[in-house]
Amino acid sequence: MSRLPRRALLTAAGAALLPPLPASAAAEPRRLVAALARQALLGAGRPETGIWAYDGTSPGPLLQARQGETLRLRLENRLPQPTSIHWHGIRLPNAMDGAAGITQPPVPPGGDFDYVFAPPDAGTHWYHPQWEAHEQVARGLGGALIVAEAAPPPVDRDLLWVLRDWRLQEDGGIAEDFDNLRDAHYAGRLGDLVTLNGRRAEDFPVRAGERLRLRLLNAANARIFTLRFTGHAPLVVALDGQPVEPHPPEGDLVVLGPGMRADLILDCTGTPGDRAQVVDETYARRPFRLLDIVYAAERLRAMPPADAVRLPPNPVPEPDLARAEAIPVVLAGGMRSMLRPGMQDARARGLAWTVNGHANAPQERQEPLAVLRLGRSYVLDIRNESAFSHPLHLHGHAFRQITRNGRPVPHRPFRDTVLLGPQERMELAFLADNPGDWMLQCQVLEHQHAGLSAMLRVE
Ligand SMILES: [Cu+2]
Repeated sequence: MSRLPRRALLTAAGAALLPPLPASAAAEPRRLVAALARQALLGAGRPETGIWAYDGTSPGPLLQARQGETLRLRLENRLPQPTSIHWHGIRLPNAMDGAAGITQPPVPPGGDFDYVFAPPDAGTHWYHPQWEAHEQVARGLGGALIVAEAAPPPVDRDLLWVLRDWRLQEDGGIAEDFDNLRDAHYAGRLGDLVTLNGRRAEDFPVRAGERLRLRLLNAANARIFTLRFTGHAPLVVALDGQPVEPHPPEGDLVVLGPGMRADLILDCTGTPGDRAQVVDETYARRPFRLLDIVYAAERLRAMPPADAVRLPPNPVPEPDLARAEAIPVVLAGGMRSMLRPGMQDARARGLAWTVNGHANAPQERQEPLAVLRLGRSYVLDIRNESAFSHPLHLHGHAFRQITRNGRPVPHRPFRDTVLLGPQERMELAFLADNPGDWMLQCQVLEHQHAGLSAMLRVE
């Protein structure tokens, strides 16, 4: 059992520098208090924003663990609503998954709940509420959970960028239109302020010759990030925390739908005094500069190290593709979908999206989409028959992304969330080795809240 540091060190760029893990200590739960807080999102001299936060900050405290060691985390709910915590990306026992209404009752105001699990996989993961998540995440709840490799690869700095956006009112307060129908039926709740580690992004200082490990996490409700590191050639070494064959991102763009993570090795190949932009190109007509990489006057060394960085594999079981059974999954809904099967029923219940023709109200006991046999392999054959993008997240497992639109996916990465563009099709293979009721949900939280959610039962 490791004791977890209360907060990350912050650099001038607002990037968390990972402190070394403390030595193992006695088993007492680490408290995580969900409560109202205030944060200067807009910067100095501007009104603070009333937010909901873990331990008073958004993102919440950086939780760190050692692979395979038991974590004990006590959620104390001081919010005016019930809540829960989902440990996104962690393969854990079903009762610890935090899918309130499905795997546990929500934790009432004033209540607490102990989450106890031993993360089997090293990597960049995260935690967030899974009860009224569209509102609670929009108000600020969420944070990173990093599980360290036994022998992390040598880098000069190991940094975390938690990216998200906020929809604010003129006075700096959170816009409270969480049940806005347009968000539910279109692309979800997009904000008007993007933050990096809870602040407006500023210059990002580096030194020539430096090698960085950059852990990116998209903690937004709905915003997609598509990052170009101008003048640099980052290598992707992990996706959703799972190691992958090191490779340049497709088209030099690092794409992160909500809930998704990417670990990059960024070699600082510029020269002292250089500036280089990191640009988000998701919304092609409105690209925006996230920040500038700014080189110090002094070099760290002549060149970044020449050796490649490769992360050790995690113990994810390999699906048996030859014997895998296909499970068709059809996503539909949103605007201009009234003629789809099940949509009239969904709309009558105030919902906007269906999975295989059925809309599931969130947080409600539901029939499984499919019942899977423990120890068997399955291929989720997913078709997005809507005009919108969906980051689809499976709880409790990591799957191999096998095909995209009928073509093999390079490196077949293990992931827990995939971004399906409009009309896209993907095949995801996994071994059902974790018994329980597992959500398969859209991580655009307004979509999930409006029906884009299903459950797979493994027994
Ligand atoms: Cu969606």
